[in-house]
Amino acid sequence: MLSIVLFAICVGLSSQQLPHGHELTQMVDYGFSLTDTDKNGIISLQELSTAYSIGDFDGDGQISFAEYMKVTNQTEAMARPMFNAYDTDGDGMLPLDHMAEYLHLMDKNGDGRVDKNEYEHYTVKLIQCVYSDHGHGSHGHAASCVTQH
Ligand SMILES: [Ca+2]
Ligand SMILES: [Ca+2]
Ligand SMILES: [Ca+2]
Repeated sequence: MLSIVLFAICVGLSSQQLPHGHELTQMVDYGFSLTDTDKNGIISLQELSTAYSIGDFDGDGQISFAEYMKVTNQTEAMARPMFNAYDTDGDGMLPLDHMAEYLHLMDKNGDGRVDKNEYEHYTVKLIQCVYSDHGHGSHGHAASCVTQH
């Protein structure tokens, strides 16, 4: 699983066409800058939680698929594969208290902080992995996507 840092990114994924190469990297960088609210080049757990909680419109501590679609402004076809990648237990909800777990997945060198390189590496790989089957209901979970190599 990962983060709704992706919320910011997914806004750019609203078309059926998945960006590639430089365009994808730019989109990911934009997501990073939106999440890194104090602009110190590091995404902290608090910043991640804040970014994530934006999508919890009804304040129940979880992101439902409807909330996810609303905050990412995506079509169901585009939103579903990524949502499913995060929803590892398949209950249709993404709980806010999983932030530390998401952060840990991105923190490649294990220093407890996520810098831009780590974020970029993880997110680009995740997007490519989740959408690699062209959105036909990918069942690749975010965690397995990024631990394959
Ligand atoms: Ca920061
Ligand atoms: Ca909610
Ligand atoms: Ca790190």
